[in-house]
Amino acid sequence: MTSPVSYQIVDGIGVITIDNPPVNALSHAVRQGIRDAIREAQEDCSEAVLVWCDGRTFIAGADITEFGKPPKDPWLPELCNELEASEKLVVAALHGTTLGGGFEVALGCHYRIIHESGKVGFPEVKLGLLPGAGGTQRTPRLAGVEVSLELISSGAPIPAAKAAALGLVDEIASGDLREAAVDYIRRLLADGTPIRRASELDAEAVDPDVYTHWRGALAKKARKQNAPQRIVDAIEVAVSLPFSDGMQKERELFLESMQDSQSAGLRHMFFAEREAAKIIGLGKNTPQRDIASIGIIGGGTMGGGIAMSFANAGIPVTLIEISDEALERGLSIVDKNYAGSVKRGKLSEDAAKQRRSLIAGATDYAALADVDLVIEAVFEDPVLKKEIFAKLDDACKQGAILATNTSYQDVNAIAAATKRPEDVLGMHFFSPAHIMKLLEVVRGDKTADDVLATAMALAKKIGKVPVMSGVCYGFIGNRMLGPYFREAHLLLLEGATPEQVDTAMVDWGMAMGPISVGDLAGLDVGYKARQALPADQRGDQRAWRVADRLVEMGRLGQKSGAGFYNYDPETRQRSNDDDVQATIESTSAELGMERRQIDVDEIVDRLVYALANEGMKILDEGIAQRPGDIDVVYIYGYGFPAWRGGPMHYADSVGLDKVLARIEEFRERFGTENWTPAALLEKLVAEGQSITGWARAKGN
Ligand code: T1G
Repeated sequence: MTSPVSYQIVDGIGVITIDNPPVNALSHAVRQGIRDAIREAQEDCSEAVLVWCDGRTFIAGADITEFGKPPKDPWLPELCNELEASEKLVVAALHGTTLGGGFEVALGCHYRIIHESGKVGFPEVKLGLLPGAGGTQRTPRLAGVEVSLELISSGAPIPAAKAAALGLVDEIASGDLREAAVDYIRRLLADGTPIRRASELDAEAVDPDVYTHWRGALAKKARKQNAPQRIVDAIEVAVSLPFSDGMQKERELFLESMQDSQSAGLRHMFFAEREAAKIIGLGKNTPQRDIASIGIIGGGTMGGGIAMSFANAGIPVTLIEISDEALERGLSIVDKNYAGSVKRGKLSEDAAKQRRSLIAGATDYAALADVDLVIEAVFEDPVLKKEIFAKLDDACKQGAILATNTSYQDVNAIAAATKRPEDVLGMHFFSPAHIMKLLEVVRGDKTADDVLATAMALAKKIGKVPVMSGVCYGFIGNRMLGPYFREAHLLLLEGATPEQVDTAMVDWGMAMGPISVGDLAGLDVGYKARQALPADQRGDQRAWRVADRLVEMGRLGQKSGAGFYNYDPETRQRSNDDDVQATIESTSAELGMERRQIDVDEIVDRLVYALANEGMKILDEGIAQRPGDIDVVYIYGYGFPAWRGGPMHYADSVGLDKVLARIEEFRERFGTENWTPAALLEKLVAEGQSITGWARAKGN
């Protein structure tokens, strides 16, 4: 097998070329190749060394697929030290995204030239890790402690110009990078520029309060996460310890992170998110339809947000409303959102204007005659949706894709309202649609492959994370939310308070507790959805009794200033309400339910295992392609902590046998209606398999 690294002397310069598509990850072979090359360069007639990458980017980090496997020599920290120790000048030429271990390799070199379009950064924290090859020791020596704290704890890449201003790169090139790099090396040699080893520089000391401040800020920003705290520890020793001792400390902290279940969860998410974008059975080259213009039916909160998502990606949108007043209202929501982004400094005035100019309004479907895709986003009335699709069938050109943003309606029934069900699918956005990244793409029984492939690719183009779902009530996310909310509400009737349930879940890592989520979404939304369902499909109706009563009392949630909690009209601060507690307790009594002390573990297990058990059924039915897809849905759509890897990964990490045992205990205590273990769960436990192992065996 040819090495992904080659070495040759070109015009007196020893050129180490890395070519390991797709992102030149630092696999074992790449590390070995670089080491052999830098050693050869020490002995040959080259005047200096250039570290160069072919392909779309300089090294984008260590090879994440090698994590968890026995590490192989050469170790990356030593390799970076060996580059730095070179007696000959070593220059790295950076383009694309120079990230993680790739940036550490570059910092091991004596000088760096970068293409003006390039970026550099340390995304390790997004994997629950920290730089483990000198990034936390060399960066403070080149750019200072506070810059390093920001760069490494945020994980966000920075553009070339900023990297140069911070002293992390030395030269910016426009045009041909290779030529500029050779020219740059020639100039360094001609000027007799001394070899500069970052490890020999001193990191400037800062006030110890700086570390305290960052630890506090990160404890808030990255709640419960360990890696950000370890990053502060590592950077602190870059000042207080000699380089080699600091490297030792960095290694210890890195290995701790590598063993940490939080990193396992985040690494799972890295690959799950990329896998979710792939449709099993649909090749990479499945034809797609051109999408140059969009129509949206309904200018409400969802319609407006969806319009912004496309306009923000440069795609013109026509927003359709039933009347000029309604249209005006819809467009003013869009204007308010853009004004808010400008006010918060997220967007320039010009950019907001440019994006807003891509959103036009109309009240006549004739305006949709030439659009390539229409997304219906009206309220959840199945009759109205079918009427709209029948009208779209007449108004839209052949080949236009017709999508519904329904959160749970039957997409097949909606498609059947047209003469072209193969052009119909679901595109389920999450509120606020211009912010939330998740997009459930719902495949109808007749949805054509090119329509599906087009929607999945378009989702990425507008910055969304697409996950495909089959057709069932509530698709993946909302279907699983049913049992999750059911248990939360039953726990209230059994003795827990809204505060206790929410605090338990937030302390466990959820972005928001289930009771607060209900108040945010609006209790009337769930109420109407339940009313629309036949009684025998509403599940354990005891669970919704209190919520229904609050709605009938006019307590709709945040939107009415009160739901399960009261909300301060100014600050939106929530507070408990005795009337609500009284309503809960009287409803318990009415239902003959005994109230008791409930511990945090029971609250967490009932909610999270309700999710996992429903997830198992969804996988068994083929509604979701793979367990990782469910994890992506819950992390990008429902505030599930990414460092726990999602409900399915979490169930695996606990052990499916323990999950099943707990569910069986709940079945004994609370009955089969709510707690019958999923058949797939029982099967996997019987076979001693994990859900990941099952999916892998299926080739998913
Ligand atoms: N290792 C292995 N595979 C990788 C990879 C990596 N580092 N980065 C990307 N891939 C695969 C990815 O799975 C996908 O595969 C394909 O490349 C294209 O990726 C010691 C320990 C570089 C910005 O965290 O952020 O260094 O799905 O779809 O949108 O300190 O990939 O096609 O089969 O994402 O153009 C630090 C991770 C590692 C960067 C490109 N580095 N990568 O984005 O393409 S930890 C990272 C990215 C580390 C050291 C530590 C992005 C990208 P497939 P893609 P993209």
